[in-house]
Parts: sequence; C-alpha cells; structure tokens
Amino acid sequence: MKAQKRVAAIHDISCFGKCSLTVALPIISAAGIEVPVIPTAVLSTHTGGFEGYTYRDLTDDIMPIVEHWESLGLGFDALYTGFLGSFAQIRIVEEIFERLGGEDAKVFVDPVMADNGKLYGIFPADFPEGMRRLCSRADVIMPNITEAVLMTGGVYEEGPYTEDYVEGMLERLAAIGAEEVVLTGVHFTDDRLGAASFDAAGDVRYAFADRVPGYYHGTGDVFGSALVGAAVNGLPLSRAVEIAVDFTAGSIARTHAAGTDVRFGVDFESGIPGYVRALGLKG
Ligand code: PXL
Repeated sequence: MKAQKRVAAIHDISCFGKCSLTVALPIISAAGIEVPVIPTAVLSTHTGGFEGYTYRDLTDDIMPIVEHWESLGLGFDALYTGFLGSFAQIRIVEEIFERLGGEDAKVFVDPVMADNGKLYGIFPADFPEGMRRLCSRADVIMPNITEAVLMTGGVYEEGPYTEDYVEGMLERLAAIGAEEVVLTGVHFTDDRLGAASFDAAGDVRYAFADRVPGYYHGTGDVFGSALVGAAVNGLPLSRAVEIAVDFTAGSIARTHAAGTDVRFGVDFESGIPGYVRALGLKG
C-alpha cells in the first residue's frame, strides 16, 4: 500500500463565496490527498464584489501552528498557497517553506493579487514585488496574465494573444526561479480559453476549453487546486493542466447555465466525479 500524499494548504477561509480553502480542501481531498490547512484569515465572504465583509486576521496564529506541527515531525509532499493578505503573511509563508518544505515537498504558489489588468484594490502598489519574491522560492507558479505582467514587467494586453506574447511571458516568469510555470487566462481566439505551461524540460504546452462569457469568482482557486491534486498524484505538468482546465471550464459552464450570481463561486462540486475519473483513481 502506497503512503497517502499530504499537501498543506495555506490560504484564507472565505466563509461564503467558494474560493481559497473552501475550494482547495474538497478538490485536493477528492484527489485522494490528505489536506492539513493553515488558515491565514477568516472572512465572511471573499473580497470580490461583496460589501461589508468581516476580516479576522490570523497572522499571529500561523507560526504557533507550524511550531506544533514541527514538534510532531510531520512531513509534506507539497505546500500550496494562494491569496495572502499582507507583506507580513508573505514573509511568514516564506519561512513556512523553509521550515515545513524539507527536501521533498513541492511548493506551489498562486500569486493571487490581480486580474483584468488591475491589482486588486486591497493591495498596495508594491505588493507584486513581495509576490515575486515568494514565487522565486516556489517549484510551480500559476499566475494569470495580469499577475505575470505585474511581476515581470511588459505590457498588459486583453488578448487574443500571440504565441510570442505568451511564450515571452513564460520565459520571464521562469526566470523568477520556479522550475515549472503555468500561465492562466491564455487565449489565441475569442471562443477558447485556457492555460499555457512551461515544464522543467523547457517544453511549452497549451490546454484550452470553450469560453463561457462573464467573470466568475474563485475560478483561479478551482484551477489551482485541481492542478495541485493532479500533479501531486504524479501526472506530468501538461496533463495536470489539461485536467484542471477541463474541470474549471465545466464548473463555469454549469454555473453559467444555472444563472447563479457570479460572486457566489462556481459549481465545481458536480464535476468532482469526472475529475476523479480523469485522475485515473478508482472509488
Ligand atoms: O479567489 C481568490 C481570493 C481568495 N481569498 C480572498 C479573496 C480572493 C479574491 O478576491 O478576496 C479573501
């Protein structure tokens, strides 16, 4: 019997609105992986479009959790982090990579901070520098196009993109330091949307699905969690990206068809059986 894989997920809990930990936990667990969590904050909802949300910062609780885990001698196959609320949290997560990462843990960083050409309003203008530093300590990074531009320079374009634009960006992202890069929000035509990947051997691959109109909240975390679940199960990066694109696109399509408020998150739950099958796992 092979030992079960273990991925520590370091994100906030947005109590309503399906993103960060409320997405990472069910999806990575469905991939057969144990998911211990380090909650960085508790919000009543995510910050994308709701007024008056509560925000309980948990920065001071993070290191005591890590220290207790160290005392238990826990080992991890991977660490996965996304939305972080402050520079202080970026610093602490860097320290967590040192202390819990060990030799073997694969570090996945999604530098959540921006979309559609803009840094989210809650972040200061120099936040991308902090996220760039965190990305330099990762094995796999998964920014969207806006985050990539903010971390590496260059000009933000809405797309459709050219291969030159996308592959130049992949190279600049790889130069930050991670061995593997996944760029989301890539499209060469108006009707297909997906991601590009740059693996450790330097191969560039693309995965696309039919585009659904509209902006759906939390889809970056659905994508990232599905990618982590597939990659930690041993699938090659390009296959993990295909599975994550299909899973995310299916979740968006169902949500669009149902006419749900786009702030409420996507129906990824109904796609879990298909995701588990795509991973080749038997129930
Ligand atoms: O989905 C990313 C995310 C996670 N957590 C919080 C957010 C966001 C994006 O806005 O606000 C609290």
